[in-house]
Amino acid sequence: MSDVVFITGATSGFGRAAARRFAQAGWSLVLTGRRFERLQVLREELQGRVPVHIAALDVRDAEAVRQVVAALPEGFRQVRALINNAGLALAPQPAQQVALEDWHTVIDTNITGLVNVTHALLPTLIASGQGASIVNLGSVAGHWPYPGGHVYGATKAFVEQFGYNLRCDLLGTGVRVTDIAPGMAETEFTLVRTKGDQAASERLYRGTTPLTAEDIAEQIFYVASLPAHININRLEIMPVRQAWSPFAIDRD
Ligand code: NDP
Ligand code: 8X3
Repeated sequence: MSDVVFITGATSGFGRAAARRFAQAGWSLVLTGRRFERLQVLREELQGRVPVHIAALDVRDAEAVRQVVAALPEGFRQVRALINNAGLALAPQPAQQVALEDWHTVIDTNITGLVNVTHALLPTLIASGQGASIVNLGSVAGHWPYPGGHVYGATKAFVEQFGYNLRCDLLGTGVRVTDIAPGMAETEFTLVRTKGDQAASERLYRGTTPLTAEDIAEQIFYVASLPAHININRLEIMPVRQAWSPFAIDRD
């Protein structure tokens, strides 16, 4: 029987590219996200190659997460890799201009959602043992502050530290935990962050060479398919054409 990967946020960007990458290697797929029609399209594309189970899921809803995991059909229950990818940023404006509701949405998705899915699948992953993987999508924003990063970067700092702490508790179970921390990658991320501003999204990526969804999918697949005795703790990846800026100074 083939290994099973459970991917959150498989309707777009890294999650969708990861689904394709794992399918290429013959893994069975559990694909989740809120936009069910997109999951149906992806299942249509991949099910000729590997078994695919899709489930509409908002990761913020702990009870829905529990139900989706409890209802996994035969052949999809022994999850070997969890890809905690669902996430978003909202409002690139300075913190003092952002609606509290947007902060809550980001925190509820990137922290509570990730914790919900991890909690629901931990028993299965531990039962799977040696070589099982949790791959969390962090970000360079979790390590390096920048204007407009406010809660987004803070949620990704949580993701990093949660992963390290998980590793401490999972020692002896064989379950690995990795924080993949990408820099700028062209997906629907900026479209979502700007609430649908296509021009702003295009402006950000124009004239440079961002990472692609496929670049990150390759890294996700890599860490989850390494020999069972290897744990990559954190993998930070930037495009060559992205780097840091000097400190900002307020002057009279
Ligand atoms: P996309 O916007 O292209 O994809 C985000 C995915 O997350 C979608 O499939 C979306 O599905 C899903 N999602 C969002 N909210 C929820 C929710 N409440 N419940 C379930 N699924 C949800 O962005 P990326 O592929 O770029 O982002 C994937 C991850 O990578 C995120 O965690 C992001 O923070 C992180 N990241 C992105 C970077 C980038 O530059 N692109 C860089 C570093 C990290 P749906 O809307 O259908 O539910
Ligand atoms: C998203 C990448 O550079 O916008 O996590 O913070 S960046």
